[in-house]
Amino acid sequence: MKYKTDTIAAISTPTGIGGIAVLRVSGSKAIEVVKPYFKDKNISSLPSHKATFGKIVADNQIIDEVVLTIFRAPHSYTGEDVVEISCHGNNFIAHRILELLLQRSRLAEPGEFTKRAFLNDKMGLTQAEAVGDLLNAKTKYSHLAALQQLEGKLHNKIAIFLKELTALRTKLELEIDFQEQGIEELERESFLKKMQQLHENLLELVQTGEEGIILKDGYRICLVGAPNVGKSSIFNSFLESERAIVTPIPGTTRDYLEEAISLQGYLIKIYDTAGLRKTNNIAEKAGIERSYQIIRNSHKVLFIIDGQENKAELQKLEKIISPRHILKVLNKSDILDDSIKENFRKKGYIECSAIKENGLQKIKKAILDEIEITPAQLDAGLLNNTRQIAAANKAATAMKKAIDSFQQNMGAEFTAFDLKEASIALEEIIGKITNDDILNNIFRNFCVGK
Ligand SMILES: Nc1nc2c(ncn2[C@@H]2O[C@H](COP(=O)(O)OP(=O)(O)OP(=O)(O)O)[C@@H](O)[C@H]2O)c(=O)[nH]1
Ligand SMILES: [Mg+2]
Repeated sequence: MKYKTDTIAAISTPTGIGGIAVLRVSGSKAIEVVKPYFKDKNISSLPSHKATFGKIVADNQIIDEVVLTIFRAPHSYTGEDVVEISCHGNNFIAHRILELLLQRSRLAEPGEFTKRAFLNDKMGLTQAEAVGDLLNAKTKYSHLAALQQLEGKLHNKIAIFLKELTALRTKLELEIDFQEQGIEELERESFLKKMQQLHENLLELVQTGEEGIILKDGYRICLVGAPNVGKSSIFNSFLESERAIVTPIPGTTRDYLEEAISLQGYLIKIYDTAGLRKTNNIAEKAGIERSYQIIRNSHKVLFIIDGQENKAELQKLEKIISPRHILKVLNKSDILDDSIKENFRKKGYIECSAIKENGLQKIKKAILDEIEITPAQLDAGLLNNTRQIAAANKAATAMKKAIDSFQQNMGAEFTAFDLKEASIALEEIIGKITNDDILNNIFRNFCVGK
């Protein structure tokens, strides 16, 4: 990627009134850009990483009292000279100062400070992505996962894979050099084993993507079932608020509702849907169609009944999604006879009551059992977006090709080529090899000033 070296500036704090607002300037001319407006001291001679109090003045008019900090290259967020100005948290003041700065600099693009940090080797690509995730994290575990990635857990894991791949390739290249001497059978076997182990580990890495995405973007649960079984009541009980309309009239919910909650620190996206039944009502029909869209897009579908098993609907559901994604729930346990409950328990239903305190405990436990992640798993580094997962998949496929070419004795050159492919795919993950489109895509989603 072509590196733009001009000096950039932006307001780094959100708009609105607050205690302070922070402006950031980065680039070789950062100090010169600010210098004419900071009246009290010559900022060229200020030490790095030290806060200095002073005034921003333009045309002999004081604009604000500020605290200014210089971070000299390369010891700054971007790796360039950076000046940060903390002014009073007022939009008008922050924009006045920004206007002054922009007379000698350019407004930063979204994520451009972090992009420069990446291009200046201050952080790898997975860490730059983690900055974005950290800004968006809403629950304990999405926060923790972003922090681990920012610390470089995933980066380091990929670096180890790359080292192992290089070691294998080096061995093969030696063999190419000394081809006439041949390679001993025993060595061939241990070499093959190493490749197979690496292939397995790469497949495991791909698997971590599923957990990583759930931690970051949430586990999607949808509540489905016949009208009146209590879907909206369960939805409200999850949210601990009267979000959805609940009435004894079947067909109350038409359009689906979506809310996010934190279940013991895990982000859960929960959907209430229109009750499934045959109907001629156009609005209800459209609602039911949407229910099916949500079902297809969910990690877990809670199939809810209130004492009567709707076999036809359950069978229909099992045709759309695999039974392992369905959790069968018997609601209204507070008013059902023990014999009915026992009967459904045998059929694999778990009980709940939307109106009793702690009535959702068993459902919550079942959900947590599926998504809970051990500290060790989290610590090992997880893939957490489709870009990373696609690249890891490519690496695993190339590794499989390497094993095949080796087993078929196609020649060391072929195997070495496949191993190189695997390395290239992994290097894409950490940004050693990458293209402008991928980078622009990543940073486009950041806010200006980060
Ligand atoms: N006793 C008891 N009543 C419940 C329970 N859950 C829901 N109800 C009642 O059942 C009726 C229907 O509840 P809703 O939550 O609107 O049902 P729904 O499945 O969303 O219905 P539709 O939106 O029409 O598909 C209401 O009168 C609720 O008060 C429960 O656990 N126990
Ligand atoms: Mg409803």
